[in-house]
Amino acid sequence: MRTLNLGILAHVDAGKTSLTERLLQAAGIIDEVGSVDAGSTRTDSLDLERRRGITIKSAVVSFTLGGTGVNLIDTPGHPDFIAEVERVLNLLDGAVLVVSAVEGVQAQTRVLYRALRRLGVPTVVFVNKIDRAGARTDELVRDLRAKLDPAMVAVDAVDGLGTAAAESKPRGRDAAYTEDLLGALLDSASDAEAGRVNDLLNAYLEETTPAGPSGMSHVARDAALDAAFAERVALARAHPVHFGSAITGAGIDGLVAGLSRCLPGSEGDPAGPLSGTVFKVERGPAGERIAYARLFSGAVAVRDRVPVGDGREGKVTGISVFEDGDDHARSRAEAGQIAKLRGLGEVRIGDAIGRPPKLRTEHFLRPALETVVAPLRDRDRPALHTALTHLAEQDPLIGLRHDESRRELSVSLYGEVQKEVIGATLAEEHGLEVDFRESTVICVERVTGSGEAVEVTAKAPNPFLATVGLRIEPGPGIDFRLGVELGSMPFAFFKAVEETVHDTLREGLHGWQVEGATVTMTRSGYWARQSSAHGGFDKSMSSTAGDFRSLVPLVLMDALRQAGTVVCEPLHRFRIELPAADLGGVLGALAKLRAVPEPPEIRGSRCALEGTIPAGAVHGLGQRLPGLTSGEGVLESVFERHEPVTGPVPSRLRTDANPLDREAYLLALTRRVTGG
Ligand SMILES: Nc1nc2c(ncn2[C@@H]2O[C@H](COP(=O)(O)OP(=O)(O)OP(=O)(O)O)[C@@H](O)[C@H]2O)c(=O)[nH]1
Ligand SMILES: [Mg+2]
Repeated sequence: MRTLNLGILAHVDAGKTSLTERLLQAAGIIDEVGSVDAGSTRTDSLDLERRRGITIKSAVVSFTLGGTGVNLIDTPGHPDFIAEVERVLNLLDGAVLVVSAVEGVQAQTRVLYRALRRLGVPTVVFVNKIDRAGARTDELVRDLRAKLDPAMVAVDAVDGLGTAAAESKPRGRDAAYTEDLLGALLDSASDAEAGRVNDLLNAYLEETTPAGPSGMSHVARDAALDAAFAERVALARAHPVHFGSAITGAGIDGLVAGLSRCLPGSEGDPAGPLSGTVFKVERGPAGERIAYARLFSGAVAVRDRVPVGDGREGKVTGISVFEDGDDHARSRAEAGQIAKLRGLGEVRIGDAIGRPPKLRTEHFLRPALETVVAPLRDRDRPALHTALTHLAEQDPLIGLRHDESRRELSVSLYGEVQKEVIGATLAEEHGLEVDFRESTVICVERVTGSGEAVEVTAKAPNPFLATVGLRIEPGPGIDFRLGVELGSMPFAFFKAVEETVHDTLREGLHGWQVEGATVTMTRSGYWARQSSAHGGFDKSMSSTAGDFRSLVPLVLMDALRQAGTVVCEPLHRFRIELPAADLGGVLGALAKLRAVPEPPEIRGSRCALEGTIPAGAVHGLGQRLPGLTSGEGVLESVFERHEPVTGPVPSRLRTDANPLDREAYLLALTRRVTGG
């Protein structure tokens, strides 16, 4: 059976979860449509989601459409949970991008659409909330075209816009619709396709129809145009725009028909080699991990031993697949499907199952904030460490940091709502009460010059049996290169050097991740494996990978000190919609928060302000805005770039095991070896 793994994506509150309910009802899976506001939907199933009325974790539900099995993935729209969206993007065969008919294209809409386009995911747009006062149609489509993609075509017409009785039905075949479709084909045609589009265009221009020189009847001509558009949609180069309301149910049938027309889904090869990827990990009743995996090729059966991640293996003890609304226990799952796999032990999000699939990954921004988490009761400290380690295994972006000398645990965050979610998870799942310190911004360090350092085997002050020379200079990303012969050392030693370079650069001269650096290994050397008089391996005379791992941080930090770095803070682009009368007060607040606004755009009594603001000030602005605008101001912000900090340079240097301080570093290494 063909499978369509379909993501529902949108800015927060656009109506993804409500739409998911409607689609389940249309497919006959549920009789009663659940409500987000009453906490009764299928996909917002966590207590916290129901209490807060927002989606926090992606959730899968399924139904059948024509002969295709659809796995629908409802994603969170709140930017604090963007990582959840990132993880599902590369499993998708198609997406519905939901846009509110009132709010229109919002910050996250753009971020998500850009990601879908880069990954080539066929995307249908659903303009929701046509029942709400202020809903727009034509103007909104113009906005979609201008801000997202010119190849967007409204395929529905709306009656009674902005009222509870609003209805949506497929547009009739008139000149305007034809023109829109042809326009989208022209906008999105590659050179190879241009000829075919021209033939179609000519067929419409012929005066002598129904059967002019092209021999095409009206009906055949329209069918050819529809087919060409559907094909373009399936290639992710054009997008139909549906209209409706997830609350009243208007336009849902049209959307369902559009999905089966334009999103063909995929059919993997069940006989091929096993290949899949884990995008979600859940804990079962006994605390065991349950992995959600999308299978791209091959099949997996209960009791199979399968490769997991790099180099681990697990025995599958239970499988369920999503079918007819729920997950059902099965003895086997195959290509195309999403399966819940039990028994895979230490499985983590992002692990490959079997052969690593070739994924088109899309990385959104890493978290920009971090905060220290402290237990209310000091004796809970070890339990908190364990609980956070569990969370970090499931969600690597939590980026747990442990500063032993300060006895501090800190986690990375996208925002304040995520803090609440972590707090609630610790309380509900681990019985731990915690306090979060005020969030601080996560900066990065950019390399500004170049520097080089060398330490030679057993030559003071080098206590290790390894020779390492490293040069560091500015470059895009983080790149490790060999300036020495690959044959000059065992490969395992090079590997150890490369890995340690990456690890070391997580904390630069001021303790921040180093970005934009090319590191070249300029010297290498080792002592070959020596045996003692008794024939055993003599550690005191033979180099090991451990010698390289220990030495690289010292050499690299030396080189980095010469090169120098500049600390950069994350900067967001903000947009505020507010009453024009409140502009003065808001501008004053922005100045205090180090924001740089552009000239305001005034439209009657409303106005819009855009500009940049340090990420660390966004939360404060969000808190002040209601007071400054009598609750009328709406703030949106997304990361834009990193900028060198002005004023005092923030530092988060560790006090323990810091290779910038040679003595402290060597002492910590000795302690680790002796277990002291
Ligand atoms: N009037 C109206 N309200 C709607 C419609 N769709 C959703 N809503 C309301 O909008 C709010 C958000 O709906 P959700 O379905 O939770 O939106 P979401 O996109 O899933 O939100 P997140 O998952 O938190 O990003 C709820 O209060 C819904 O009742 C609609 O078509 N019309
Ligand atoms: Mg939701």
